[in-house]
Amino acid sequence: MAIKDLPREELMHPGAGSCPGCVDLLSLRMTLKALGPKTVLISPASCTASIATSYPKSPFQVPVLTMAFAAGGAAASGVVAALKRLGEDDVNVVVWAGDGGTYDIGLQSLSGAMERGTNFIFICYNNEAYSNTGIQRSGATPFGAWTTTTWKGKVEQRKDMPGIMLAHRLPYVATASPSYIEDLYRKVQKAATIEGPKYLEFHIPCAPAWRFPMEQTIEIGRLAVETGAWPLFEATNGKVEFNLRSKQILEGKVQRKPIEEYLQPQGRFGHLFKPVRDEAALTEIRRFLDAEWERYLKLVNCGVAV
Ligand SMILES: Cc1ncc(C[n+]2csc(CCOP(=O)(O)OP(=O)(O)O)c2C)c(N)n1
Ligand code: SF4
Ligand SMILES: [Mg+2]
Repeated sequence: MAIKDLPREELMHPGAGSCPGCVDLLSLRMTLKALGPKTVLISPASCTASIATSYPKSPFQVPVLTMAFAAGGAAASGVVAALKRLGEDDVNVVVWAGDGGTYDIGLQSLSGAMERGTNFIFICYNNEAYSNTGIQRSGATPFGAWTTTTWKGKVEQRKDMPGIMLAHRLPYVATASPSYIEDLYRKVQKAATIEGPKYLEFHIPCAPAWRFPMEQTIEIGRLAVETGAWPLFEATNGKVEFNLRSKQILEGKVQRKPIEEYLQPQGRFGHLFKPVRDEAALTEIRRFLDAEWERYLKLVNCGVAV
């Protein structure tokens, strides 16, 4: 589907209290277009929850249940059970959680809902930090990144959250990026057609936290994919396929761009380049990504049993 063919109906209205140009909300707007009005959103504490709860000015045209930071998955199981009891079996139940509410404090609740087989879509919008509370590090923050709690650069690599979800043997796991919006839209639509627990993760460049000019947001997201820092893939019943540029990289048809092209425009990585280049840190970033891409190849070749 081309952008011009997207549904005209808006389920998220302008004037939301986000930073201008925030692609968390752009992705959510597109997700609601893909799912339609019969959707219930569950929003654990995050930027999105703050925006949703600015009563009486919530921009959403669908019911939103704002939830405790840790409890997205558990809330989904409860809402799905309640809807079943009411005989409402055509409602999309969607958790829209940040990386903190997914990788960190929300993980056990998410894992439980996946293990129970709850019929819902969990979407992690991953802006790689706790942006809403002042940019603290999360398990999704990449190695070397500045945050207010890693002010010399994070010393750990990010957690493999999609891998953790694949290990739950889900019928559908996918990554996406608002810089490739048609692909994101298609994956949401596809998730809605599949019975059972689905996990999607969107890569969300966040200008205040990553420290780049807001107008570069889409370009930064594209560079993440082109340099291989963010892979686009989907796993349907355990069969893993890479998409778009990531597929071309995996098949050796194009090279990954040098990682510096993605890192250098972002102030959170500024200390890796000035006053002198931190070659040790850059080597570690390259080593990690090389190993990740070797692993992706194995994932495609071996698949994941369901
Ligand atoms: C138990 C608990 N601890 C801390 C908080 C404060 N808090 C609210 S949102 C948030 C960070 C959310 O980070 P993330 O999930 O990545 O979403 P983002 O802010 O990046 O949108 C924190 C720490 C809370 N609401 N509940
Ligand atoms: S801090 Fe980042 S994710 Fe939060 S509203 Fe602003 S741009 Fe969006
Ligand atoms: Mg976050």
